Amino acid sequence: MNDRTKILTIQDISCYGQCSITVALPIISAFGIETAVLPSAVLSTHTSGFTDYTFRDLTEDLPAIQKHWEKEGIYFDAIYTGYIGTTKQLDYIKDIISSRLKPGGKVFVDPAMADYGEFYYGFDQDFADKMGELCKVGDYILPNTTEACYLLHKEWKPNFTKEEMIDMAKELSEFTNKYVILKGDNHIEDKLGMVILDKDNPDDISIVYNDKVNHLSHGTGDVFASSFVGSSMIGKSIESSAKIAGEFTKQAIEKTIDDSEHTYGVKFEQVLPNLQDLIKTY
Ligand code: PXL
Repeated sequence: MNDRTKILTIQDISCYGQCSITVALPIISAFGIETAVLPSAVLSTHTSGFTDYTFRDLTEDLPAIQKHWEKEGIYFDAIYTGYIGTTKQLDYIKDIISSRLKPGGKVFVDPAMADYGEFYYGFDQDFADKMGELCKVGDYILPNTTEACYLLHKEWKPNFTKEEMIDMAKELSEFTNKYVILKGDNHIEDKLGMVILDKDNPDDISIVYNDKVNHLSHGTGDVFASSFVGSSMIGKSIESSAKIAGEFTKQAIEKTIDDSEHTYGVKFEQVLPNLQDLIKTY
């Protein structure tokens, strides 16, 4: 990273709800990295636990924004994609990546479309298959086990063995250019693991663990992905990035757990100052 490093994140703006761009922008910025945004849609809230939210689809803004950036000569060192509103956007995003990513730039794909065994509202297997095509242009893919199962057309279950997680990470290597970070390994009580596979060394698998906090929260995938992207872009190894992101997400959940009214997201803002310590430690 240098003082000109620029990241583009493409995901929705949920005006209220602590997810997607409202999480990615502050977290990646806290790593000292300039962060540009391309909103895929604007929603009044996210879709988990709220009803009657508004949804402004920005699909046709994507190529127009790309065209303007081409005219201005704007390029990025990394592109990080999260929640994407429509299948058509997935094609537009592939064009944006090939047009606006600097040579040697990195692509992070968080196939944010499902959790706890179910699709988020509005997504289906057809979307998952097209998301799989976007994953294939990613250098890093960050699925949870539910998203992995949809990508692989496998049955989801709440608990997979260590061997099953490793096999699943290996199967996912067809959906990445380089790395798989499969989240949600819960085979050790009180620990949450991420299985990390490098497609160029598929037998050299590592699992990074954090202490588990028993609390279901929305938006934690976005907190994890944003801090993972930030860590990787300041030059941390993939294992260190997973560790920093896992610890940071855990701390954000711990700050939220006692507030029974705060179920829509996590209070990551309160632990943002701890990022510097985590960066020094790992
Ligand atoms: O955190 C993932 C996410 C992002 N954006 C929107 C969502 C969700 C999860 O439900 O609904 C709009």
